[in-house]
Amino acid sequence: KEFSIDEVLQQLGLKEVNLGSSTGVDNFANGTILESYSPVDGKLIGKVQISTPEDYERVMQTATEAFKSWRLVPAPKRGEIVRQIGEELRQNKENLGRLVSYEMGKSLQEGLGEVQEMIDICDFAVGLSRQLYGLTMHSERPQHRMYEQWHPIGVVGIISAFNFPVAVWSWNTMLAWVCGDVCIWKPSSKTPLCGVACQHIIARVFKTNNIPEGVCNLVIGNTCGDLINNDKRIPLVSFTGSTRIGRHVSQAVATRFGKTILELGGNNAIIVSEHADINMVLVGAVFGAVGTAGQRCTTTRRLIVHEDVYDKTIDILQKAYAQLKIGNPLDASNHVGPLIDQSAVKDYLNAIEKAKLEGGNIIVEGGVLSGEEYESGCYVKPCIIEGENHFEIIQAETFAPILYIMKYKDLEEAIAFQNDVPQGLSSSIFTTNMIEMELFLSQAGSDCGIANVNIGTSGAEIGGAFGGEKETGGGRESGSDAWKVYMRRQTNTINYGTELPLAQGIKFDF
Ligand code: UN1
Repeated sequence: KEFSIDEVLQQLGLKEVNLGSSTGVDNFANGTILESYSPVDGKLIGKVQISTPEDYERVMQTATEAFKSWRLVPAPKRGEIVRQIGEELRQNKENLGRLVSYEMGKSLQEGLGEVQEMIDICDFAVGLSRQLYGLTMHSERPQHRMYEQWHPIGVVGIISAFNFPVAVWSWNTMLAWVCGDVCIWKPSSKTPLCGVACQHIIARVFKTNNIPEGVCNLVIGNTCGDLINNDKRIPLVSFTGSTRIGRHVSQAVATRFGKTILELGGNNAIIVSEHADINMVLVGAVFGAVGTAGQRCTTTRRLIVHEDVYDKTIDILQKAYAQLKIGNPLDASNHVGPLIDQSAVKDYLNAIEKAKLEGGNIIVEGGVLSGEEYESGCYVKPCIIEGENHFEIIQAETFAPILYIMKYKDLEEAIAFQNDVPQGLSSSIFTTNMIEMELFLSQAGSDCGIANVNIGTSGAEIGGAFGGEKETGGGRESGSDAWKVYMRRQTNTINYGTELPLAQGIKFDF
């Protein structure tokens, strides 16, 4: 069946796409028009209205009000709402996945995979809603009891990126909701329709359950990003994007003593040991480097290969890259879709030039594709460049399918290369040698938030905490105990005796 974006939009309830900001059911937006073009074929998909500062203020006031009642709903009841959202997402998986694929440019498989991540985090959050556990402690004083509680924190600001236009929002939101918070979401201005589509899906659930407006809020436009960062009413801002903008967000929010979850750049490497199963390396490295056209923060950017298997690795990679099919991501036979826009194409070309100037050696040639099927001008060839880890361009994250390859002699050297970049998100080693894998995972090994063995750097599951160190920003979201940052911790000490002994044995008699 032919793909029709009009049909997809209609089925998602977005035939009349003119909404910009919304507190749930009613839509407010009075700003200028933002047009969304598809990188797949360069066509206009739809228009949304940008939220003005007045729209933002209205949304924030509704959100602040909604928090007062939402925080009182028992957590398992909030979990029940999230369970229903998971059901709605199951119903809409196909259409939302298609919209993600068409507006962002990732393959349909990956678009559907992204919606699956949303469903998975809903399931996770439902369970979590009965497990927001605090500890009890033994007091040093007699007839005293001490414990901690986790309370909702308030309005959570979520600023997400174009590359995971729906999943990253859901990782934050579903946890925040079961934690009793309300959310205000500013999706990327490159993928606003994905934001509006999600808002429609969830608003139906909130409406059916008579939840007041303001628990799920959407604002559009970059001005709203700044408003969120500087808004004292928002105790937590979760930002996904570049290190450059993340630094700005971090400073703005810290100035007002707000908290942040920062998911910034990655510069992820795979170490290929001489003990690696080379067929596994092939799948892990090629998907890691070219999947999502190199636009994941977990994309494999560097391959650090043992000298004994270096030539062989290059050989199999060249053969695999020669077979890659680049084209419309909605066609399942294509491996690589477009970059998000022309400016990303420019960054890609500049990076290749820079790598050459620094002495890089082209292993697989890049370039921009033109002609039929490539009218949007956003399709590029995945390339491989041999270079040295200290090259300025290799130290930086370029959001494109460029893989840098380098040689190592012993594992300590490989780990040093792996760690010797400003970013610290994801990392991996391919080896069948137990001593090598344990060293890589030890405190003297990878310095990243994610370290894998015989798996590539991308495609993390929602059950683990997702995020990284150094310039990646230090935030963790999704699984494990990442929920704690969406709540405020309160330590309670209760004296059920008739004396008032002071802590630390202090005597204060009068
Ligand atoms: C991102 O690129 O911002 O691990 C997130 C992965 C995905 C998430 C990537 N689950 O590749």
